[in-house]
Amino acid sequence: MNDTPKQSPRLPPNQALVAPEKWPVVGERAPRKDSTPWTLTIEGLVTNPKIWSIEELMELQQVERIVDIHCVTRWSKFDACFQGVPLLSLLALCQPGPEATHISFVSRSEHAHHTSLALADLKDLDPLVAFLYDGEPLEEIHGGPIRTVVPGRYFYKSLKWLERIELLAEDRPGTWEHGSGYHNRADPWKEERYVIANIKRSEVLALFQKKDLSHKELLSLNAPQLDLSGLCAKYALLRNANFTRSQLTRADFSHANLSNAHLQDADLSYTNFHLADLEGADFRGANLVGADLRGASLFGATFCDENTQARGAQIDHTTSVSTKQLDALSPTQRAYLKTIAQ
Ligand SMILES: Nc1nc2c(c(=O)[nH]1)N[C@H]1C(S)=C(S)[C@@H](COP(=O)(O)O)O[C@H]1N2
Ligand SMILES: [Mo]
Repeated sequence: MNDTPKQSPRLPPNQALVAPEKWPVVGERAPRKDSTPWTLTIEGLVTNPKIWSIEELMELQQVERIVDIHCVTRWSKFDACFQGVPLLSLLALCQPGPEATHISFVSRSEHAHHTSLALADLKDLDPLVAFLYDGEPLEEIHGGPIRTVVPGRYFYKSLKWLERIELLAEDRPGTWEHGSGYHNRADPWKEERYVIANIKRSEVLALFQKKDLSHKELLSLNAPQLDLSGLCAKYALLRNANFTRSQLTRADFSHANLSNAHLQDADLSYTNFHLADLEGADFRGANLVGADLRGASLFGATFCDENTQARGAQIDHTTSVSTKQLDALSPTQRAYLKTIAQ
């Protein structure tokens, strides 16, 4: 008899680990150009609004946290070591009023990128306002000098270049959540990645008759088992699209965003993915003979089952992808592509 307690898995469903030394950069690359000193403001429904300089913040009691990062585009990174001030300590100093139900984090970035959480979840999540990563100042590209780190949520809830925290009486869904159809709760254990499509099935079929989706933004498009060979989808925003088993031979997805797209068992022979965003895309069982993947971003993409290497995509020497791109893949995925794409 085996009486070892069943271990709960450490990797949430449909995530894969990046190589330990990798930390992909996702979203904005830099804060707003602004020569004024960096401050953090907490305002809105609080009894004591506050403004701190970075130096003042760093004088508060800091803690170290080892966090597992889970990005919505299916890559995860274990044991990321951050140091900073717990958000709950900052809130204790400001005292949110009884009407406050949500908290919004706003970035010192060109578009004032923002994201939100429900106050009711804060105790469990215990987010960190972080300055250090692995004992070093956080790199600017990863949100330095100051970002939030929210354990237990997809990483889009962790805001880079934190400038303002606002306590609100109702939710203000974030930039990704509101604009790109990302799930507002973002629990990786429940796979809360995306919300529903923004277009009706009848409208989709009309677009497909013209075989032209170029420059269109279609969230969670549902298009399985269709004949879409030769489809033009240049620059289309097709996050989370479902093209399972569809015929997409010679389609043009150059510059398109297919992050988290479902392309299992699709015919993608001679399809153009040049410079596309393929982060988290699922190519298991797809035909990629003659496909052009050059310059496409492949973080979190899947080409075979992560554990068994079964259901592998068909790839050969006519599939164009560079060795450098393969660095973005998990070790298993990289090994599969290397053996197959001689
Ligand atoms: N200001 C800002 N914060 C942001 C983003 C962004 O584009 N702008 N992207 C989010 C997303 S989608 C992810 S996955 C993480 C990525 O952080 P990283 O680039 O340090 O990996 O930051 C989140 N915070
Ligand atoms: Mo993300």
